[in-house]
Amino acid sequence: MPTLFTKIIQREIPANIVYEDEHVVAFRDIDPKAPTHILIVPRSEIPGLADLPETGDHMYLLNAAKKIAEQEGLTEGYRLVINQGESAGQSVPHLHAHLIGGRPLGWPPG
Ligand code: DGP
Repeated sequence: MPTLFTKIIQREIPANIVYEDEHVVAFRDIDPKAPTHILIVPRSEIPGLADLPETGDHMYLLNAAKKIAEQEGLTEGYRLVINQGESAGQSVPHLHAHLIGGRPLGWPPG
């Protein structure tokens, strides 16, 4: 079964896509926690960060985040978050990074 995010990537479920390249698709979170809240999702169905292969160049995720932050005009700063596992808040088992910005962000996160 394709994941929810694969269905979005394949345009089977609508989403507000803001960026894509050969490695990732990025779209606005349906339940935004800040003025800018974008999910950056690898095209491959890696369930979570714990499943990311140790070999290989995974810089594509950070490079996409940097480009999208520039595109969104997040000049005051932003945060990149990956929730790994249910107790960390992961609800969709397809690796994704949250790019959050557009307001002051507290630390530590809850
Ligand atoms: P996480 O809790 O870290 O697994 O993040 C999953 C995020 O996915 C959560 O912030 C809400 C978002 N989300 C869930 N379903 C949809 C959807 O159908 N469309 C969009 N755009 N975002 C979704």
